[in-house]
Amino acid sequence: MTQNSLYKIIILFVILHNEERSLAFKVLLTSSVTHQEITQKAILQTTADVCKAQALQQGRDFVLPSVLTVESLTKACSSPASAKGFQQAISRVRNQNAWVDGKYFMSARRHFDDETFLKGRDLITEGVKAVKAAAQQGNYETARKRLGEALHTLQDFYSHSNWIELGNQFPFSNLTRPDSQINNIAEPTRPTCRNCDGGNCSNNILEDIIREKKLTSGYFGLFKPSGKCSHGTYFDISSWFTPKGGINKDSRSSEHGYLHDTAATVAIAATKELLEDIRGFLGDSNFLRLMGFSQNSVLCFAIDTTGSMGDDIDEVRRVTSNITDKMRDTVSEYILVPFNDPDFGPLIRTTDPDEFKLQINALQPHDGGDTPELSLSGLRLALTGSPPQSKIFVFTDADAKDKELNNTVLALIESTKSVVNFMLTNSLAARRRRSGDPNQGQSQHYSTRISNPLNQVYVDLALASGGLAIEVTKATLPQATSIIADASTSALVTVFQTVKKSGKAETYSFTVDSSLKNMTIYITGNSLAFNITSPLGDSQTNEELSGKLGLVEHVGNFYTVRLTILDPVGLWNIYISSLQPYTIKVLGQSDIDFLFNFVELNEGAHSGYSELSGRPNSNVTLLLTVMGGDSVTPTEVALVETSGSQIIIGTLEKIADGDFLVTMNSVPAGEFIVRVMGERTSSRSSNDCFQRQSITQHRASSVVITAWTDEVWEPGKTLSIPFTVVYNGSDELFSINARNDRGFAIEFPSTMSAGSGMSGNSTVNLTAPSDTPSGTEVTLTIEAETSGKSDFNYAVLKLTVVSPITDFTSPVCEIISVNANCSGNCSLSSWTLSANLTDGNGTGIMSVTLRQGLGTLNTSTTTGDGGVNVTFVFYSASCCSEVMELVAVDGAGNVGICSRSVTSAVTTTPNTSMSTASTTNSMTTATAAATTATAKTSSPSTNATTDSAGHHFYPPIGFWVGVGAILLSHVLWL
Ligand SMILES: *[C@@H]1O[C@H](CO)[C@@H](O)[C@H](O)[C@H]1NC(C)=O
Ligand SMILES: *[C@@H]1O[C@H](CO)[C@@H](O)[C@H](O)[C@H]1NC(C)=O
Ligand SMILES: *[C@@H]1O[C@H](CO)[C@@H](O)[C@H](O)[C@H]1NC(C)=O
Ligand SMILES: [Ca+2]
Repeated sequence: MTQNSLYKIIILFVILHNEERSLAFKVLLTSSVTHQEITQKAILQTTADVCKAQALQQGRDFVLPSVLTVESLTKACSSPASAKGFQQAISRVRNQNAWVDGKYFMSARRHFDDETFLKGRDLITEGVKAVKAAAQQGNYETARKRLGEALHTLQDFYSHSNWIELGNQFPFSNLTRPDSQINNIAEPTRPTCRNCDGGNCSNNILEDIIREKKLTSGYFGLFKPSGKCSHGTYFDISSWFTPKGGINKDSRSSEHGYLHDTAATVAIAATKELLEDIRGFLGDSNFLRLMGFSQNSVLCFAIDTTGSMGDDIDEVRRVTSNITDKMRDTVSEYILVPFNDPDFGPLIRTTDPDEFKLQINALQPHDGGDTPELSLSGLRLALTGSPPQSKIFVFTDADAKDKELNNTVLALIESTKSVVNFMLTNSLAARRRRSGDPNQGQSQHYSTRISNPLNQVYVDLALASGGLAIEVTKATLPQATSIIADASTSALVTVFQTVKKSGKAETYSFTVDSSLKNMTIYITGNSLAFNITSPLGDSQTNEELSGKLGLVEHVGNFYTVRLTILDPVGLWNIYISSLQPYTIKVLGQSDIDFLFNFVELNEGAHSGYSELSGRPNSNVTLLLTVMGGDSVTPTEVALVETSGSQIIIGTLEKIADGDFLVTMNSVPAGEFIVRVMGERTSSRSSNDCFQRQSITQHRASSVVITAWTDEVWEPGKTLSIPFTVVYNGSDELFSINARNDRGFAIEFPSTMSAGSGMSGNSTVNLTAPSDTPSGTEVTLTIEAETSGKSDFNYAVLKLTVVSPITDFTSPVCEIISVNANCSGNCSLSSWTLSANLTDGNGTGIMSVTLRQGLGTLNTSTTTGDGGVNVTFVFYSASCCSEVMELVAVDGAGNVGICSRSVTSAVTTTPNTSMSTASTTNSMTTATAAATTATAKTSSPSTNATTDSAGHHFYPPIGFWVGVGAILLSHVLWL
C-alpha cells in the first residue's frame, strides 16, 4: 500500500469519527480559493504595470483604476476585447493552481513540505521554462496551466517554510533562478522545532534555527524525522507527535496564523516577481496575450483545398478579405488550416490581417476531387491550435474521409467549448413546390429541401458545438458569410439556443435584458416557418423580410433575423413549425456573461478542486464565474436538456466575488447546456432580469478516465502516460483510442475491462521525434467507449516538449557611459547612454528591446575577449523621457534588465548648482527587476544597495508600502 492510500484511509477514519473535522471542508474549500486571490491580485497588479508601460511607450494616457478588477483593468488597458478573455485566462491560471492540491495531495515538493527546497525550486524553474517555451510558440493555454502549477508551489513556500519566521519581508528570489543556490537549509538530522506550548505555537521553532537563519519547512503526513517541525492543522498526523503542533500559515487559525497576512503579502510579491520574469521574456504585447487580452477574438478558418473547391476558394478569398478588412480592429489573431487528401495542415497563425490575406490567397486548390477529404483531421488541428471558445469556420464541398475521428473531434469540441460552423457547398438542389403549411393552415410558398445525407457528421458536430451547418450553393455562399463577421463582434453572448433533431411545431421563449444590444436570431432548417413575437405583442414571420421587429435574410437553410426594434426588453416568443430538424440561436452584445467549468472537489487537508478534462458524472459540480460587475447576481443555474425537456436546477453557493459553486445531484438524460438566469440592479428599472446560456452541448457519462503525468518530456524521448478507466456499471470491455494531433508515434491498448468491481489501468506511450522544436504542444485525447457504444468518455491532455536547458544565467549589462546635461527646459536637452550586453558562455543574446523610454536605441554586435559576443547598445533620448529600461533575452529564455534614469531639473526654477543630472543605474536579473519595475522612478536615486558583484538593486520600499496597504480581508491558503 502506498503512503498516499494509507493516508487517505486514515483521513477517512478521521472524517467518519469526528464531525467537527469533517465540517472543516467548507473552510478548506474557501482556502483553496484564496490561493487564487493571491494569484489574481498579482496578475492584476502586474498587468496594470504592463498596460501603463505600454501606454507610455505609445504616448497614450493610462489611468490606474482606483479598484483593480478584471473589468476595470480591461477598460483602463483600452483593450478592444471584452473582459471575458482576461477573466478566462486568470481562471485558467487559478484553476490549475488549485488543481495542484487535488492532484498532488501528498507530493512534498509541490508544497515545499518536508524541507524539499531544491526539488521545489526545480519545479518552479522547470515550470517557468515550460511557460516561456509554450507561450513563445503561441500555445498560451498550455502556458497558463503551467504558470498556475508553478505559482502554487511558489506561493506555498511562504506559508509552509520558516522564511517569514526568519524575519524576511521580501520574496526569496532564488526560488525563481535556476542558477542560484539555496544555502542554509537545516541539515537533515538537525532538530528544528519543539512542542507547542499548549495551543500556542508562536515559539515552537528552535532559537538556534532562527539565529543561524536556517531554512526549514513543516513535515506533512504520517511520519517525520525526529525533532523536525510539522506542517500542522487538521489532517497532518505528524503534528500529533513530538514535536507537536505545526508552523503553517495557511489561514489565520493555523498554528502560525498570526503571520498569515505577512506571508500572503510576500506571496503576492513573489508571484509578481515571477510574472515580471515572464513579461521580460515575452515582451509586453505577448504578455498581455498570455493574460487573455485579445484572445477571445480569434478568427479561425479550416479550408478544403481540393481541386473541386476551385471556385469556392475564390469566393472564400473574396469573403475573407472583406471580413478581414472589416474586422481589423476587433480580431486579434487569425488562424488558417488547409486540408486536402492525403494531407492537412500546417496550421498558420498570424496577428497581421494582411499576412492572413496573403496566406489565403496563396492557397492552391489541387488533388482530390469531389471525393471525401481529411476534413476532420483539419478540424482537429484547428481545435487544438486555437484558444478555447474560438469560432471556427470550416469550408468544404465534400464528405469527411476520416469519420473515425468523429468522437475525437467531439471530445475536443466539448473540452475547448469552441464553436464550429460549417459552410457546406455540396447541398442538394432545392426543389421549390407549392405546399400548404400544415400548422398555419394557409397556403404559401416555401422550398422543400433536405440536407445532403453525406453531411450528417458535419451537422452532428456543428450542433454539438452550438455552431451551424449552413448548406448553400457556390453561388449563394457570399450571402451566408455575414455570420462570420457577426461571430467576430466583441462581447457576443448567447441568450437562447435550441436544437431539435426532429421537426414539430413548438413555441420557445426567452428574456431580453436592457444590457443587450444588436440582437440577432439565427435559424437553420429546411422547410420551416416561424413567427417571432415581441414583449409588446408585435410579431413578424419568415415571409416578412422587413417587418415591425427587424430584417430577415434567407439563404439556403439559413435565416438571419436582425432585430431593429427600439426597446426589446422583456419576454419574447418564437413559434416554429417544421417537419425536419432545426436550430434556433439568439445572440446579442452585452457585458453580462458567464464562464463555467465542470470540477471535482477534493477532500482532505490540501483540499481544492480539479477541472474535469472529460464529461462529468451524474453528480455535477460547476465552478461559475459571472461577469458584468457587482450589480449582477445569478438567481438560478440550470442544466437544460436541448432535445428533450428536462431541466435540472442547481444549488448556488458564493465562494468569492463573482465566483459560485453550483451543485446538481442529477443530470438530464440527453445533451444539455448550462443556463444562468439572474438580476441586475440598475437605476433604469428595479427588476432587470437576464438570461444567458452556454453554447456547447454537454453530456454526462458513467465512465471516468483519469490520465496525467508529471514527467518532463524532451525531444527524442518517449513519454509514458498512465491512465485509469473507472465505470459505474456492470463489467464492460471498453474500446480504447488514443490519438495526438502531431502524428507522433503512439502505443496504447485497444481494449480494456472495467466495471463494478475493478478499474482498468494502462499507459499510453508517446514518442517525440528528436527534431521536435522546444515548446511544441501536443494534444493527446484518450477515449473509452462501451462495446455497445452506449457510453463514451475521454480525457484531453496538453503536453509540451521542452528541450533541456544548460544556460541558466541571465544576460549581463555593463553601462559604460551616461552623458546627461538635463538642466533647463527638458525638451531642449538630451541624454545618451552606452552599454555592453553579454551572455558570457551562454546561449547568446537573442533580443534587446526597449521597454521604457521614448528615445532611440541602436545595437551592434562585436566579438570581445575570449570570443564572447558583446552587444553594444547606444541609447539617446530627450531629457523629458527620464527613464530607460531595456530587456535582453538569451537563447534559453533568461532575462536581463538594464535600467537607468536621469532627473531633469525642474524647468521653472533652474538650479545652477545642479547642472548635471543625477543618475542611478541598475542591472539586475529579471527577478530582482520585478521589484524595481514596481518601485522605480518616484525616488530613483535613493535606497540603492550593492550586491557582491557590484550590481545595484533597489530595495523595493515603495513597493512594499503599496503592497502593505492592500489589506487582504480574509486570506487563507494551503
Ligand atoms: C541566493 O543565491 C545567491 C547566488 O547564488 C547566493 O549568493 C545566496 O547566498 C543565495 N541566498 C540564500 C539565502 O541561499
Ligand atoms: C467585398 O467588398 C467589396 C467592396 O467593399 C464588394 O464589392 C464585394 O461584393 C464584397 N465581396 C464579398 C464577397 O462580400
Ligand atoms: C458521430 O458521433 C456521434 C456521437 O458519438 C454519433 O451520434 C454520430 O452518429 C456520429 N456520426 C457519424 C457520422 O459517425
Ligand atoms: Ca544566458
